[in-house]
Amino acid sequence: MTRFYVTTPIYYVNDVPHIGHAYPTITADAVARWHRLLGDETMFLTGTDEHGLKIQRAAEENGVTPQEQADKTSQRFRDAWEQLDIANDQFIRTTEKRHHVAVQELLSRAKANGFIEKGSYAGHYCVACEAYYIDDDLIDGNNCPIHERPVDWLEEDNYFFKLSALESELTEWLNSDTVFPEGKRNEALGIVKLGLDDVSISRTSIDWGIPVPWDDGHVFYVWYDALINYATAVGFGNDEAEFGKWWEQSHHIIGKDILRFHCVYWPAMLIAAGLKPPKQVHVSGFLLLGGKKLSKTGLTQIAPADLVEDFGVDGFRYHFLRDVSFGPDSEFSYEGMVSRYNSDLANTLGNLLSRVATVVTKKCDGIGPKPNPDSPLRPIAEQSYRDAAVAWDQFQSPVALEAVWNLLRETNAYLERNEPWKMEAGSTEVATVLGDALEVLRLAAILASPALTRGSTAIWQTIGLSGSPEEQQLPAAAEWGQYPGGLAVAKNAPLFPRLKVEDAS
Ligand code: ME8
Repeated sequence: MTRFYVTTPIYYVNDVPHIGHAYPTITADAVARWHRLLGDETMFLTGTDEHGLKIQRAAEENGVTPQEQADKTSQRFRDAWEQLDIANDQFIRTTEKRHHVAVQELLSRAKANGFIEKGSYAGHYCVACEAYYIDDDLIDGNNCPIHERPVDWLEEDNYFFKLSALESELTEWLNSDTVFPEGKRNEALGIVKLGLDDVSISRTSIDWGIPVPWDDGHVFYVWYDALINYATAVGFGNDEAEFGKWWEQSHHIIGKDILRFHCVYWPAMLIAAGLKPPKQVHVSGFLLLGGKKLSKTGLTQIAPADLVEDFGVDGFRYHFLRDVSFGPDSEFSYEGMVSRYNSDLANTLGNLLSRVATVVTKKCDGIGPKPNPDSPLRPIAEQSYRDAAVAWDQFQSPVALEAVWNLLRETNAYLERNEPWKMEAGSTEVATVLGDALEVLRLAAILASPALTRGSTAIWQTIGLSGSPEEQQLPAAAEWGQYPGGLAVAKNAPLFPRLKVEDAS
């Protein structure tokens, strides 16, 4: 049995879910759905990052305890994901007991192996940022670059992680097919090549965190707690056999803002604890609006639910999976979303389905005929499956979906060439053409199901099939010719009615 483990970043609970969070979550969900179609034993993890100063501050501002802040916002993430049909197997919260146990265990092992030492840190400190700055960062010699207020000189006892001792192990890991795309791998290698400083991993100035087990009064710095969630969720510190089972197949999806943490610090922490680094890390660019990161624009005010209202769950999911490639930044546009919906969902897929249903009603008494084993669409369908499989394996959802839409466009062209609506009712010719188109709809319902969680089931039912596309198993289900024929095809209202730009504003 092949196993597959995929994770999203765990999101901070100081802020509510926005479409920048939805994007990696939908990608992980779609990739997990593809692996379930392949029959892999699949684990898909998402969750929330609940410790640290950011959360403590947000709680203070809202007049609640950090735990109350975390409970409320974590639930908002769960609700948002439910609305988007995110089928995660687990939702982890870093305030869970099992996570405390795992963090303390992993970092204790790193310490036992000689990678954690006590030291003191001295530097310019901005209390508002809770961060140290070096001389070059400061404005006018003594002011915080963010708050433009004088910084303090602070000296603190900290535990340090000896990152500098792991440069060669990290280089080796980065050189072995681990970080994608290539440009991001080079970025991570560049960080290691520049030389790594040891990093402070504990704080005495706050208490909203996981205590350092060997020294009261210290809590782990939030990143050294957060990263370990990926190990906690599959049993680290609680069930070693379970952990061993999943860890070798770990795939992290992250944004480029957290590359250093996932591609340098995290593998180093694992190595220091005597564990294997993750199998793969896939790094996305940012969604931008007017050239700026979403969180720096008003778009964080748009909850995914607002867009779902206009585009439906499928329209929302399809846009992000089809239009945003892993790696480069991508400009978000409402108009782009409308035009993608209209061209691919309303026109190419929706029209094909309604055309086929209409002609089957008129020319075949509403009963779908069987496909032709020698159909000219067959090699195109076979290629489409092969291309989609390679692309999903590489987390390239735009390429995978394009492979399916290419087949749909070819099928529309096949109908236009053959004009079954002009053929004699009940003839062999009309049955051949429509049987082929129905087979393509069967295949498309399966192959597009990681993106279209609702539309693919609707197609499946419209063409008279029982069960659901998600229950099918690849690669067997992708073989040409399995639409059985003799099924009642329904003539329903359009699956994806066309949108006007005004509809969606
Ligand atoms: O960094 N475009 O959490 P976070 C694309 N808790 N992706 C975006 C985005 C945008 N405009 N805005 C956010 C954290 N994201 C830590 C992670 S993991 C152990 C701890 C996505 O709530 C992107 O994937 O700030 C980014 O890495 C993630 O949300 C960070 O969410």
